[in-house]
Amino acid sequence: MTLPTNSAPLARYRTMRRIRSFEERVGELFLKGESAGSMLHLSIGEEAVVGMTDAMQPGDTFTTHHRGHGVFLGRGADPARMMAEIAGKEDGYCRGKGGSMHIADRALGHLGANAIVGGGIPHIVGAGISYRNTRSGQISVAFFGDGAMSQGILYESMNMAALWHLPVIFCCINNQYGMGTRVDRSAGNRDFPARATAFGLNAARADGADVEAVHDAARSLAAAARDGRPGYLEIDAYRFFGHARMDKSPYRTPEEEVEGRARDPIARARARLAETDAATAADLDRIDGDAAVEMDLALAHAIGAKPPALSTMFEDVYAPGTPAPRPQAERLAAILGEGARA
Ligand SMILES: Cc1ncc(C[n+]2csc(CCOP(=O)(O)OP(=O)(O)O)c2C)c(N)n1
Ligand SMILES: [Mg+2]
Repeated sequence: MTLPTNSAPLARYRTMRRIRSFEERVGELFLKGESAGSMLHLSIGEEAVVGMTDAMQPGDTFTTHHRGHGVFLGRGADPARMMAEIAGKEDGYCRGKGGSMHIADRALGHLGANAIVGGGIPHIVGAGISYRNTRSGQISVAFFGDGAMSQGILYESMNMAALWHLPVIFCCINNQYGMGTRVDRSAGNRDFPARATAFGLNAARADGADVEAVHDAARSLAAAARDGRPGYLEIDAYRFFGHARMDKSPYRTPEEEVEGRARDPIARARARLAETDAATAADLDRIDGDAAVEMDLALAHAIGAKPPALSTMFEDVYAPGTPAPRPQAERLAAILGEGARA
């Protein structure tokens, strides 16, 4: 059986390179004081997640954790609108009110990033129930970190997915750390695929330094999920930098970091493309250069874009018809000179 794939290894290389350039520029945005949030989590080193996003089809949906920029770019996000969102600007994906950790976009199937560890996982179960009942042919994928492997909600969700034969995939990006805690200090048994198997899921672990290995595993899991056999995929990666932009990882040795960063999925993909004559060094350099220019432009756009008007503070935040919270609404009305609101 030929499994569907969205693009070829060269396109996956390009997407990974775009993700890395985006993360480098968004790091600059933060250091320039132009980011709207006080935290920023970079996914540098985890770009092989493209192996999973590329195994999804248009119309498929997903949720991410707080380190989800790479996933969203992999699903086709416009980097300028993403960067604008992170800068809290009006033309960002959520009109500047979601930011890095709560970005969402129904059009591209992004059901929401979530700052609560494990928080986005049950949402794909809901999506999966809908797709199963309507026989829509879609799948939904939750992307989360190894920290969520110790959250109860994951196991409730896995159980329901298996019990009800839902078209979903639980995708753990295991970057070896939850903040400053290495995974062997938070999990008694690190055989995470065995946990998924115990619930009745198809499970696989793939080397996060090898995007094609991730893609091969993801394609089979996605095909099975579309048939009502849910899956678990673990991408075994390394977080190249600190937990958040200001964390210098004092809990890791320099030797460990050198070894971890040597597991670079972009360097590996580049070497393989050159070996197989799929691209010349000049082709790859051009891709790298184009990605850098694209993300420079996204950064400039985000910095120059307009913030939302203060009067729109409560729009798009609460469900329609929900009154704005007091006393914030009264304070805003006073600032805007409208007097106290009812
Ligand atoms: C329920 C909950 N507990 C604790 C936190 C604080 N917290 C934020 S990120 C994080 C670590 C998450 O690690 P992991 O899931 O492996 O994701 P990573 O940051 O490595 O991508 C923690 C504990 C939180 N946001 N939510
Ligand atoms: Mg982690």
